[in-house]
Amino acid sequence: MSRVIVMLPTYNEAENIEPLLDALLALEPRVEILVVDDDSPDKTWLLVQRRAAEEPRLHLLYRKTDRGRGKAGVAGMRKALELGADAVIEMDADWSHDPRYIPRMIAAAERTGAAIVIGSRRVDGGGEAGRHPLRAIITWAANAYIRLLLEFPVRDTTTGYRYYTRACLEAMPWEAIRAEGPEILQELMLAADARGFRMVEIPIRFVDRRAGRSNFNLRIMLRSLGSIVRLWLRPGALVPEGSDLARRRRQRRRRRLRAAGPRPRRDRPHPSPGVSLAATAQGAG
Ligand SMILES: Nc1nc2c(ncn2[C@@H]2O[C@H](COP(=O)(O)OP(=O)(O)OP(=O)(O)O)[C@@H](O)[C@H]2O)c(=O)[nH]1
Ligand SMILES: [Mg+2]
Repeated sequence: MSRVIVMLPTYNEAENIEPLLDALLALEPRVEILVVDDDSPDKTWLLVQRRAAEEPRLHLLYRKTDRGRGKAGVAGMRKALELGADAVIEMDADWSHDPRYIPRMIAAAERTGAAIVIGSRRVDGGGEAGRHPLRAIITWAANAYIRLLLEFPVRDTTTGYRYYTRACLEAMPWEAIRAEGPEILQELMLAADARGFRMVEIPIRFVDRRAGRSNFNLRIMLRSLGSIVRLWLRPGALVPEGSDLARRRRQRRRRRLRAAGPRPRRDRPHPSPGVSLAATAQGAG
């Protein structure tokens, strides 16, 4: 039976973590948990440590000297591989990501053979609720900007709810990942895309955190947005030499244009009803 490790980065999630662990442990027995805590002042790590002493499916990576969602993510993914995970799911520990989607993610990976399954707010059936309008607008704008520059083949590029196969994680250039914060999500997506790993999206309903305070702030946002420009201009080892990413991006662009359909030309009368635009465009040669 394959082992799926759910990696939870935590910083001050003491009010959320225990019920979340209960919900995750109630899933199938092949689901294990790895909490990656950066010495949270509210002692989230201590709650996890106590529980892990009697729960073999729960693991803790307690990081005392380093901080940040990005570095915690790298350390957590590498630790999950070391623990022998066949697949890793990353999710937030504040209940924004509902554990009930985990079986659907595993099923989607098994059904499609994709290397990454994205818990997406931007496909049919997905969405978000209860967030401050400004926060929702920031997420929307960040997503549009990332899609414009990095041309990922998915609609939700900022979600932190994702499933990765072991093969995909083993191929990641961990030393080249420089993210300190949430931009690790785009670094991993770019590295996976550049190596031709396939991604699929399944719908999730994202809700606002249940308790505690967001770690997101203006400094993190500006640094993340700046890092997207760096990834666009100088992706470094995230995009290996010989990658056919540029060719696939061109193909995607062409496909998008085709899906948008030809536009009626201004200097010609609009096609009469019953004549399809495609036929008109062809006739115009
Ligand atoms: N280990 C670790 N985890 C972190 C750090 N910063 C944030 N996290 C965790 O990463 C997840 C996402 O962080 P949040 O603070 O919820 O930020 P967000 O989801 O981008 O923003 P909101 O929508 O406002 O909640 C949560 O589980 C946090 O506890 C950090 O420095 N170290
Ligand atoms: Mg959150």
